[in-house]
Amino acid sequence: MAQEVKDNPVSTAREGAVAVLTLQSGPVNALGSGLRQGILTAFEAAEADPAVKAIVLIGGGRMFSAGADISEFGKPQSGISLPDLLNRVEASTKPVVAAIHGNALGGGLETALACHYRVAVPSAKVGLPEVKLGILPGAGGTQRLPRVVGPRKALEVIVGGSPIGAKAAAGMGLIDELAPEDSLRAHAVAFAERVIAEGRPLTKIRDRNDKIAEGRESPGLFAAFREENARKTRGFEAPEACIACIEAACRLPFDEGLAFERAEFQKLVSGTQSAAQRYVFFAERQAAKIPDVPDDTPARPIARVGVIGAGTMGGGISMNFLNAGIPVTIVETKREALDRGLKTIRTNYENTAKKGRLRPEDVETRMGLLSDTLELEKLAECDLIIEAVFEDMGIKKEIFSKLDRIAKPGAILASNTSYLDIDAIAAMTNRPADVIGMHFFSPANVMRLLEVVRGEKTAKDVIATAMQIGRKVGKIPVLVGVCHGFVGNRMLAERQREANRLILEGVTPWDVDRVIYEFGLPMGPFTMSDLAGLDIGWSRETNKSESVRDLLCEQDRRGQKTGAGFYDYDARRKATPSKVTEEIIAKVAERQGVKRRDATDQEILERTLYPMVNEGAKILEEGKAIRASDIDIVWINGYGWPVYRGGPMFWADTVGLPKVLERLRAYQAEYGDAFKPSALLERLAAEGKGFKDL
Ligand code: 3H9
Repeated sequence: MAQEVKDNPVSTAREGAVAVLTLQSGPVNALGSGLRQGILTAFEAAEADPAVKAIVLIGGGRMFSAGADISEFGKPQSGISLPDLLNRVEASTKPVVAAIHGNALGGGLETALACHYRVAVPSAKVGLPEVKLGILPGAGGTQRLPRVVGPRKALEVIVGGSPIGAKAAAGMGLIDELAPEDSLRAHAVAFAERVIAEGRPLTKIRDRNDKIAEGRESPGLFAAFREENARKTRGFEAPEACIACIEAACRLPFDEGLAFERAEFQKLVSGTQSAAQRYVFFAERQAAKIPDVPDDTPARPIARVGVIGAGTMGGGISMNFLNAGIPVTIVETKREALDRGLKTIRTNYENTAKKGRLRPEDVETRMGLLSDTLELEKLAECDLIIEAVFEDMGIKKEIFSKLDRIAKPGAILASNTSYLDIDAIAAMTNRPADVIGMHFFSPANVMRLLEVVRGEKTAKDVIATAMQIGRKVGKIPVLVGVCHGFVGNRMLAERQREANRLILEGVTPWDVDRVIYEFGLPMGPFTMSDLAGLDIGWSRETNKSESVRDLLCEQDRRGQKTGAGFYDYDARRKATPSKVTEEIIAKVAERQGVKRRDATDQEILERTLYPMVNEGAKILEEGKAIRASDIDIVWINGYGWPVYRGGPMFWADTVGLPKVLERLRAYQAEYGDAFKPSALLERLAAEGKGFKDL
């Protein structure tokens, strides 16, 4: 056998006639140039060794492989490419068996598909998630997978991008055999020995044509799939390219299909969408890192959570913890409100169960973890208490001074406020170090963003705990500083202000919404207001019919819930533009002496989104967000900013900061200092830099 190459991330061991090649590269065996070369070297040595009759490829550490090294995309390629390596493996003169544990994702699964056989432990997950990075499986995945599972399933796996469990994969024929959890390697070696003993042929997926016949016989399945998924894939380039590749797999000979896939892959990987989506992948992981709170900061144990308020937010927040198996005590001031809140939680679970996404017995398990009370004192046992009452500083202050007396020492006292000053709230206690903001987004059991608000005195272990428990309940926590509206709502206010100004100038709310929707957000500002309810913070007594919103509320047009708001709604909540709203807007504009004019779609976009970018820059200047990418993560996960545009700060970089600056200056000349460019934006533009360079 050839000498083992020093420092090869692939080690070779011999077990009888079987060579076991173990991938050992970093935490996830990403297939960067080093690992690719390592596999090639070890593989060629095994192939050349006459004593070796079969080869097993297995991952060392936590998994088989998480696929291509994402950080290498967009850089010049060095060494053998993954497609070439895999073609080489597939052409092996000796049978190759992939032994999978942990994850085999993207290029990881493609590697396994180039092998002649695949065994896996039941806990393993396999998938082709490239679409989520704005690319497609570019190492033969779009050509080999349909040949194994058929085009219909391949569409689901490749365009859906979600991994599947090994058992399900075995059911599809993607895995040849399941191995016991604790003896994958031995099982794979025994499997290889059987292959040798039985003299089984070298089955290559490329040679299989039975499954793809379905694609040729019923080509309509692609059109149907496109239609079914149109809403989910709106605006994204990669899903269509994935579909086209699977179609090509059914239509073209294997090598031509591979060439087609390669060309589509190159187009995507060099485009802006993929750059944005890859950036988001790393940005999301980056957001977990806080420079002065090291990863090993000990977190406080959280065995029970208290939630104050059983309204929409309190209920949703509670569900997150119940879902994760953490007991919750929920408090309200009145029995009625409490019962209503409990009922909503139960109904939510029951509806999920009806859709088959939760087992009926789990509804009871989760409800069983929930205790309810009218007494704040009952929170004495809680390790984390989250206040989720309405936005009234007086009430919040009162609650926190009570909590200070009630909560056990070391308990974390959190507020779910979306705007208010955490430091002022913390000052009501004798333990400001234990006070923090945990701002969930509505619906709190669904939206993934959690703004963790660090007060002036918040202790580091409290921050570490809030970030950790946030992740535990499936959120993406982002650390932000105290300022009005924190990161998300502070920037949103900019957009809202300009949207309101635009409609007074004569742009219709429907046009503003359309432009924002076409840009890729799930809805525009006026649809969003209608959904949230126009009467949040409005009361007939205090508001004197000055704004469009006041007048709408006065006419009982309070949004979707009253059947009318900016839009009219039918019984199925379908929106249509409203003449009444247009008249109200015209009246307010006249009263305020606003000159009516037309605006292009481009102006609508610039006027609503550039001030947000500018505000983001101010947030960075003031140190209220750690990095520009954290702001992007807030907008993607809290407001549905299209991930293919990478978040507002990334997007501004793609537009070019000099252009953003020039437009802000022009609008400042016309509309005043609301558009005044931030010093940071001025500096970056002058230096020819972007937010990415910070
Ligand atoms: C592909 O394969 C293209 C091919 O079709 C075609 C090629 C021609 N690359 O997530 P974690 C890092 S595209 C580089 O915290 P977990 C990650 O940033 C690829 N780095 O662990 C983190 O670094 P740090 C298709 C990667 O246990 C560290 O590893 N594959 C990659 O929570 C630990 O990661 C995918 O899209 C990578 N591929 O989750 C899968 N993967 O410590 C992407 C991870 O510095 N990966 N890192 O922050 C995942 O989904 C998750 O990492 C995984 C593990 C589920 C595997």
